[in-house]
Amino acid sequence: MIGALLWDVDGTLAETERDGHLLAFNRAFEALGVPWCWGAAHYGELLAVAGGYERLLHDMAQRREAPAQPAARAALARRVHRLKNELYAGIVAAGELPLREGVAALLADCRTAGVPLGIATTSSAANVAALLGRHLGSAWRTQFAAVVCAEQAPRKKPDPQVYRCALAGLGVPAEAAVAIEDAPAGVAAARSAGVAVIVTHSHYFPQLHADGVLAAGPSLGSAAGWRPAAAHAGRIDLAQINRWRGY
Ligand code: XBP
Repeated sequence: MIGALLWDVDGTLAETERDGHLLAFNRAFEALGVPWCWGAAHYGELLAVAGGYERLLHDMAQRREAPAQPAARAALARRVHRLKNELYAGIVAAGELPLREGVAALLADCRTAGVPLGIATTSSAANVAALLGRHLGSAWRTQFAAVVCAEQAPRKKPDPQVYRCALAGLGVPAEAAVAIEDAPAGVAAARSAGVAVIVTHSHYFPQLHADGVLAAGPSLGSAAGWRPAAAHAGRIDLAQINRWRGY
């Protein structure tokens, strides 16, 4: 049996980038009178930069409309990011960001089998708490042996810091853990920390099959389309993850 299952958040637990953060960024731009709006395809390119605040700064660096002085840019990015996170929490609270198929069932498999769960994300802690509180209830934190967010691991993915912190919190060696990720930076972060990775394709990363991943497929909710193939029809369960890991 695997020793722990580590979860990425955005794109993996829910389609938060397309249906949450992007909408909230654009609403924040509008509310603050910031004269631009991000298109869905442009946002996909911006996802190469992990972290909402860092993403804003990166985008502003290429815009003539953005403040010229670095200090003014940073101040604007902080204001937009703060409001974006408030608006994101509202989208989550309104029930507009469901967990992806198969996620709740796989979390339940792990709880039943006593496999410790961890979160390893470059998102802010407040965004993670909003999403998991909405779906797992106010005691959601007790279901996870380790929760590592942007505040605890400021060197963002693909840096392995977030995975190393999560492993330390779990007290589990890297080779015993498996991570579930959707994005290239997340796969790279987990692999650099020595953690095996399963990739669940998301809206922005529909084809990802990076070198060295245990398995990749469209959805944890279905065995269809996974490589290597799943042993049984139905959802991807803990038994299948153990099988891919060679247990
Ligand atoms: C994804 C990210 C995050 C979110 C926005 O993290 O890069 O920055 O897009 O969150 P992961 P913040 O895939 O590791 O969960 O605005 O809180 O940074």
